[in-house]
Amino acid sequence: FTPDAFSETGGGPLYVQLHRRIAEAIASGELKPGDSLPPERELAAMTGLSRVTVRKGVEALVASGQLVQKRGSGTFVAPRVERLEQALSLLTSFTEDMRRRGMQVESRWLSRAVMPPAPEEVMALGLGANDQVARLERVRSSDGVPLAIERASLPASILPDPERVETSLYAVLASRGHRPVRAVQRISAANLAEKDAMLLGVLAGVAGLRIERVSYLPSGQVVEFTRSLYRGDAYDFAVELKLAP
Ligand code: 16G
Repeated sequence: FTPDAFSETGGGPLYVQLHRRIAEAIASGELKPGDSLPPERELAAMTGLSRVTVRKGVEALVASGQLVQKRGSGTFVAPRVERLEQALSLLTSFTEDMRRRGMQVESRWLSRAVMPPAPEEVMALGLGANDQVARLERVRSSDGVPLAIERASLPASILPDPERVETSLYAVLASRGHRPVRAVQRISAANLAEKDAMLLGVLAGVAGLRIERVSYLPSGQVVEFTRSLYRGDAYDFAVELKLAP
């Protein structure tokens, strides 16, 4: 990023030249996913460009998803997202799915507590008047890439200690004989609101998938009511269809 890389007389507007230079550095691997970019002031000094020009160039790369800005910590090269194909006909957990792919699982907890249920939780879980709900909210990531926000609600009678769930909810349920064996899942389209988009490291307004899962124990009792937001740029959901009778 030396000053002589940018020319007033050819190559288009200076911010476009900077955009191109950074995009090339990402494409060639000179800048790798997760690398941080020097602060605006430093970048301006390195390139001899004005701070306004640097800001415009960086903003354009953020808009196209090649850079991500994290409030308070700077600008980074965005993780490369490879689309994942997810079978819809199997009742698996996020951890199981990722391990099967040989990928690392990380969860960032947003909350994990027992509390009085909201009306939709009472209905979905079939709770009684004084029943409490265990609520687990987390951002699920794989190999450092945030993929989904999951908000799971369970009867507190089944999970009185949500803080015990470290990695896999289903593993904790299985160890207690409460592994769900059947689930109904609904998928709909959603544009990600600013707050959710930030948690997922994408631009506000991009396409997401809202997934609602209600899971059952062999007895027919509802064990889980989970509302998730999955990144639309990261998932392909696939299901095998059979000829209708
Ligand atoms: C999946 C399920 C979610 C379940 C979670 C458990 C969808 C849309 N969601 O992500 O309902 O709570 O797995 O994962 O498929 P865990 O065992 O890794 O915590």
